[in-house]
Parts: sequence; structure tokens; C-alpha cells
Amino acid sequence: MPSENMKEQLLELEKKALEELAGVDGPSELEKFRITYLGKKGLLTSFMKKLVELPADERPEVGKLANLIKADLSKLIREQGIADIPASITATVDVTLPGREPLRGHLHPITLVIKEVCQIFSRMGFRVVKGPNVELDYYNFEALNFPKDHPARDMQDTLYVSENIVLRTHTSPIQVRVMEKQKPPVSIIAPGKVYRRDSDVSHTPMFHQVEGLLVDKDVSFGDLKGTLTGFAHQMFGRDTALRFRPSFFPFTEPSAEVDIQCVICGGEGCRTCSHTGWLEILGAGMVDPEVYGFVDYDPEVYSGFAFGMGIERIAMLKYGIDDIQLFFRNDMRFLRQF
Ligand code: 2NM
Repeated sequence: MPSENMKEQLLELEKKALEELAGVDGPSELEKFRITYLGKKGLLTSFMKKLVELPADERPEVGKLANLIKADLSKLIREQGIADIPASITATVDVTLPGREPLRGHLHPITLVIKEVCQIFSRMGFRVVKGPNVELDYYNFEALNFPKDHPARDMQDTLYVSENIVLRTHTSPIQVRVMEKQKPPVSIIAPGKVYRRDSDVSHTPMFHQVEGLLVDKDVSFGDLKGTLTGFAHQMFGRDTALRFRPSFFPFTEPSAEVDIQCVICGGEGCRTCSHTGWLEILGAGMVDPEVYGFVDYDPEVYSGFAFGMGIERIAMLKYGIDDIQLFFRNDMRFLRQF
């Protein structure tokens, strides 16, 4: 078929289409019209498929015309579609406005702080490890040198699943599980949820902890101080002063509680720091040789330090939040701010 003839046919098809379009009434007729011409087996579509039968040197010219007509018809159909929207809607809605962006979610402030803490220690070479929330009494207490009559083992504090199974009260059992499997050097941090039978304005029965452990040859209390100082400087700012106070934990000896200079008043004394100028952020110490006995480490060869922090407390200090319950109320006015 000579190309002049094809072009004539195309123009004829376009003329017919335009006449028909003028008579189209309503969205369903418009769709029928679209299918008749531009659908998979539509008149224009079928025509375009036949273009391959043309000699190669005539194809571009006819193809160009066909594409032009197709683009024209598509545009007219689109415009007719908008014009078909009833006046009752177009009168109040500007259908040409861009859509509203859907609300996008983001991470919970507690998740953000856990990620930040883990990132800081990861950069120092600690590996992040997880473990079960439902634990054996053995890993939660026994192997951590909590004696049978220790108050933490009391039903008042611990949520028992059965006689030998508890909801973990700290993430330290994760450290015991790692030490059982792996010889030193070990450097890990264990983030996660922990559970205690405690619920009032300043306590929630579930909260979050990150604990750390490093065991190797020749690890000293100085290494502990340097590591935690580096952490506090990255978390709360380069100029933050630290204070180590003697304390007691069953699994560390010696033990310390670690304070930072009050982030609210800078040490002057305010309500947040109870006018002491200091805020407790961590518990820590050198791992008690008794613990090594449970995981078959030689305390004559190895030493190490461990530490633990409550994430809600860190988050409250970092963001200046005065009510722990806010983390668990799912109030968008609070959560939106992070
Ligand atoms: C703390 C304070 C001091 C701790 C000890 C251990 C382990 F498994 F090595 F014995 N993990 N975490 C520890 C020590 C935790 O939290 C306030």
C-alpha cells in the first residue's frame, strides 16, 4: 500500500474519531470511545501495527502522523474526562491541584536512641547481639551470681512464666549466652526489652536496656572509664563531665554508678538533677570472677568490664522529656516531634 494512501486513511480515521467524540456523552461512553480507537485492538492501534508492511523509507513519515493523531486523541479524551466530572464536584474541588502527600511514619524515639547507642559502640568495635525475652532463671540470675535469696529474684520484682522461666529483668543473660559459646576476646552490646513487676508514674512494666561486655587479657578499670567517657561524649556532647561513684552489683566487682554533668543546668543545680548538678546514666563494673566460673573462662587469664543503661532514661535526658509514660501512650502529638 503506497504511503500517500495510508496517510489519507489516517486522516480519514482522525476525522471520524473527532466527529464521534463530539457526540460522546458521559464517562462510560468516553471509555468506550477510548477503547474503540486507542484500545489494544482499537482502530488506530491496529492501523499502527500495519505500518511494518510499508517500505522502510516511508515508515517514519506515516508513523509520525499516526503518533501525532494518537497523542491528540489521548489529550482530548483526558480533557473530556475532566470536563465530564459533574459541576457539583468541580465547583468545590479543584481537580487540577496536586494530591496531598500521605502521612509518612518514622521510628519511635526509643528505637532512635537504641540505634544511636548501638552505633556509637559499633564504631568502637562492639558487636550487637540479641536474645530471647523469655529466659531461663539460670541465665537471668544463677549464672550472673544473683544468689537464691537476692531480692531481685522475688516475685515482687520478677515476672515469672513458671518456676524456672522468667521474663528477662535485664539483657545480661544475652552476655552469658555469648560467653558460653565464644572464648575471649569478646566485645558485645545487647539491646532489648526487659520486664519488671513495677508500674507507677516513673516505672513501666516493660522498658529498654542496652548492656555492654568486653573480656580480654589485661582489661582494666581504666579501659572501662575510657570507653564510657567516649560514649557519653558522643551521646551528650564533647564537654560533658563524668563521675564514677562506688556501688554494688552481684555480677561486677568493683562496681560503679556513672553520672554525667546535668545536661539541663550544666551542673548548676536544677529540678531535673535534684540540685546535685549530676545525673545517673549507667551502672558498670569489672565482671566478677564468679561469673567466669559459669562460662568456663579462666579468671587468672582474662578480665573484663560490663555496663548497663536504661534507654528510656537516656532518651528523657537527651530530649528533655519529664514523663516516661509518654513513650508508651502512642499520642501522635508527642511522637510527631522526633
Ligand atoms: C549493669 C551494671 C553492671 C552487666 C554484667 C554483665 C555480665 F554478663 F557480664 F555479667 N552484663 N551486664 C552489668 C554490670 C550491667 O547494668 C546496670
